[in-house]
Amino acid sequence: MRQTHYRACHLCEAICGLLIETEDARVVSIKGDPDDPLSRGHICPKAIALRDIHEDPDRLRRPVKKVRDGDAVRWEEISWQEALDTTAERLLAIYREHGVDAIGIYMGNPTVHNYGMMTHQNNLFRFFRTKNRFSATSVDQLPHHLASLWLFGHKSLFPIPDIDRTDYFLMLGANPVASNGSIWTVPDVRRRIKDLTARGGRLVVIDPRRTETAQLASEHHFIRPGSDALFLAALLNTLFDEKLADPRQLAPFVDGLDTVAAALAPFTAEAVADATGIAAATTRGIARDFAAAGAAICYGRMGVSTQAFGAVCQWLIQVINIATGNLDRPGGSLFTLPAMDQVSNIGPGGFNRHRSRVRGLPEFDRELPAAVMAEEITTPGEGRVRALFTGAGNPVLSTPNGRALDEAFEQLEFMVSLDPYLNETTRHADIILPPTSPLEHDHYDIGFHINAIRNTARYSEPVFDKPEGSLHDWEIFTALGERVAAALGEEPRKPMAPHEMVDLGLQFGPYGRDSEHRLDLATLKANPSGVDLGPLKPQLPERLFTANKRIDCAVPLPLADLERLRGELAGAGDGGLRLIGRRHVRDNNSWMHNYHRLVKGRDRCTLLVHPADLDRHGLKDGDSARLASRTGELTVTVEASDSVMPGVVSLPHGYGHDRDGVRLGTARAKAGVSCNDITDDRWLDALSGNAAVNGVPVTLAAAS
Ligand SMILES: Nc1nc2c(c(=O)[nH]1)N[C@H]1C(S)=C(S)[C@@H](COP(=O)(O)OP(=O)(O)OC[C@H]3O[C@@H](n4cnc5c(=O)[nH]c(N)nc54)[C@H](O)[C@@H]3O)O[C@H]1N2
Ligand SMILES: Nc1nc2c(c(=O)[nH]1)N[C@H]1C(S)=C(S)[C@@H](COP(=O)(O)OP(=O)(O)OC[C@H]3O[C@@H](n4cnc5c(=O)[nH]c(N)nc54)[C@H](O)[C@@H]3O)O[C@H]1N2
Ligand code: SF4
Ligand SMILES: [Mo]
Repeated sequence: MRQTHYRACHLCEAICGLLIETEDARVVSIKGDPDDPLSRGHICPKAIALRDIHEDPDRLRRPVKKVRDGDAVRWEEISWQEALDTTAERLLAIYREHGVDAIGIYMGNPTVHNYGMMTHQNNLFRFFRTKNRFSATSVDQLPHHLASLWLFGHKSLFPIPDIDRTDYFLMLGANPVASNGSIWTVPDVRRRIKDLTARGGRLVVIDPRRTETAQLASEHHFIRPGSDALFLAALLNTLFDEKLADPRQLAPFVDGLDTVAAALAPFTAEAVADATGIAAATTRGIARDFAAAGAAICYGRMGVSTQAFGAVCQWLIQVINIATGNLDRPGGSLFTLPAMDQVSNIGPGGFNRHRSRVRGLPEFDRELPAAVMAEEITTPGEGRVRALFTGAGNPVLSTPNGRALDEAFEQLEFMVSLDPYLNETTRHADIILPPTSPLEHDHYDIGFHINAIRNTARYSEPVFDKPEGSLHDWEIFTALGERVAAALGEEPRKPMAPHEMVDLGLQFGPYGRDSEHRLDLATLKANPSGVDLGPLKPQLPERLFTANKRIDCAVPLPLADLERLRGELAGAGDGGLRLIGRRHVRDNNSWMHNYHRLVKGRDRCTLLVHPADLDRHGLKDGDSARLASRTGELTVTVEASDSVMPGVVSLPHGYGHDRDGVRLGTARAKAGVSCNDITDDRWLDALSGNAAVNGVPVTLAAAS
C-alpha cells in the first residue's frame, strides 16, 4: 500500500518538514513539505539518507555482547533480557564497590535530536549522579550556554538571529550554507541570505576560510584563528569610543556597560590589527555600519566557540547586540517563545560547582569537559571512572586527542553503548544496545523550536511500526532504570511515554489551554505539517530569567579573562600553522559516512593548504604529507586552496573509520583520517573548559 507520511528531519538543527512516501515496508521517496511553516519545502541532500539509515545492513537490530577468544574479539547477538540485566548489574556492582563517580557517562549530539532520549535519560541517570558526566557540549556550544546564563539568567535562552528582517548581519565562525545553521534553526538559509542581500542588506563574514557562506556574503574578512575575542573587543571598544553605542529600548534594564567600556580600553582597533590580521579601518568601518543599521545582528558559532577564548567571544557578541539595542529587536536577535517551553521547564544551569578530579577543570550543568575524560579513566585513585555509558556519541572521533581516549577505553572494567552502530567508540563496549531506527519512532523537536527563527510546532508520527523485539531509546532507558530501581528496592514508577509529556508540555505551555490557541498533541496530529505561531516578538524584560529581570553586562568571569586576552595583543604569534575544521553539507559529524549517496564522489577528507604554504613546505597539490601536533601525527593528502588564509590549514572532523572491529562497510572504504587524533586535550578555553578544536598549532612536512 502507498502512503504519504509527514515527518520532521531530525538530522540537523534546521528540522525540515518532509513528505515521505512509502510502499508497504519500503521508502519510495523523500521530499520537502511545502506546507511546513518553518522550512517551506526546503531539504538538503542528507534528508534522503533517512532511508539509507533505515535500510543500512550495518545498523544493529539486536543487542550484542563482546566475546573474547584469546586475542580475537567477536560479537554475539543476545536477548534484550540478557543485555538489560547484565548492563544494570554491572553498573550497579561498580557503583556499589567504588562509589557513584566510578560511573562515567558520555552523551553525544544526536541525543538532542531524539526527544525520547531527552525526556527519558533520567529514568536511568537519576540513580547515577556522578561527577563524571560528559557530553558533546564541551566540544561545541558550552560558551553559548555560559553567555546566556551570565547575561540572561538561563543556559538555554539564546538570542536568535532574525535574518528575514535584518539590515546588517555580522557572522563569525559559522558556515550555515554547509551546516544549515546552528543555535539558529533556519531552514533554507541560502535563500534567506540571498533575500537579505537582494533587499539591500549586508552580510559580513569573518572566517579564516572563504566558506560557502562567505561566497554569498557582501564582505568576507580573513581572521587569524583564535583571535576573534580581540576583534570583538575592538569592535565594541570602537562603538563606545566613537559614541555609537546606544542600547535604545533596552536601556531601562541594562547595567554595566560603562564597566565593560572601561575594561576594553586597551583593545583598540589599532592595537588588535596585527594579531587578528584585520586592518583597524576595517574594524572601525564594521562598527560604524553595525551602529548605523536600522537592525543588525552579531552572531558567532562553532568557530568562535571552540577556540581558546570561546566564552569571552560569546559574551562580547551578546554585549555588542545589547549595546546597540539590537537584542530583542525585530531584525536583530530575539528570544523565541516555543510551544513546549523547555527553557521554562528546566533549571537555569550552573557553572563551576565542582571540578574534575585530575586537572581541576570546572563543571557546567553538572557535566565536566570532555577533554578530561581519558585522564579520569586512566589516573588511579578514588573517583576514577571504571564503567562508562555512552549514548548517541562517538567521542573517539569527536573529542580532542581522541587517540588517547581510544586507548583509555581499554582500561574500563565495563562499557555499554546505546547506539545503532559498531563504530570507533562502541567497539570498546562490552554491550551495545541498538535503538529503533529514526523512522520507527515518533518525533517532536523539544530542542530546536527553542532556537528557531519563527515560532512553530510540529509532531511526527512514526513512519513504520516498530519491529517486534526492538526498543526505542527511551524504552531502553526506562527498562534499565526499572532494573536499577528494583535492585535498590525502590517502588516502580508508572512510565509516561515521551508524546504524553509533550502533550502536557503543550497544554501548559504559552499556546496551551490558557491561550486562544489551545494547543495540545491532538491539534498537532490534526496539522501534521506543523502549526504556525508567528514571527519572533520582543519579550524583554519579562522573558529574562535573572532574579531582578535586568541584564548586567559586567560579568565578572569574562571581564577577568580580558587580562589573559591582553597577552594575545603581543602580535601575530609564532608564524606557525594553525589547524581549523570544516563541514560539508553531505557530512554529519562522524556518523553519516556509511551511506553511499552521501560519500560518493571525490575524497573530502583532505587538508586545505594555501599555495604559499605548500611552496614553503616543498609540497604540491595532491601530495601526501605529515601533519603533526603535540599529541600525534597524521598522514594527509594536501589540497592547494587560496580559500584558506596563509598560515591556516583545514581538515574536516569525523573521519578515520579504518580501525579494528569497526563495522561500517561503506565508511571504511573511504576511511580518511581523524583530525581529533592531533587536536589537543590541553588546548582549551581556560575559562569555560571548552575544547579548542580550532586554532590548534600544527606542523606540516612531506611524508617520508
Ligand atoms: N552538513 C553538516 N551539517 C552540520 C554538521 C555537520 O557535521 N555537517 N554538524 C552539526 C553540528 S553538531 C553543529 S555544532 C553545527 C555547526 O555549525 P556551524 O558553526 O555553522 O558550522 P562550521 O562549519 O563548523 O562553521 C565553523 C566556521 O568557523 C570557522 N573557523 C574556524 N576557526 C575559526 C576562528 O578562529 N575564527 C573564526 N571567525 N572562524 C573560525 C571555520 O572555517 C568554519 O567556517 O553544524 C551542524 N550541521
Ligand atoms: N575537530 C573537531 N571536532 C569536533 C567538531 C569540529 O568541528 N571539529 N565538532 C564538534 C561538535 S559541534 C559536535 S556536536 C561533536 C559531536 O560529537 P558526538 O556526538 O560524540 O559524535 P557524533 O559523530 O555526532 O556521533 C553520534 C553517535 O550517535 C549515534 N546515533 C545516531 N543517531 C542515534 C540515535 O537516534 N540514538 C542513538 N542511541 N544513537 C544514535 C551514531 O551511531 C554515533 O555513534 O563533535 C565535535 N567534535
Ligand atoms: S537541512 Fe538538516 S533538517 Fe533539513 S533536510 Fe538537511 S539534514 Fe535534514
Ligand atoms: Mo555540534
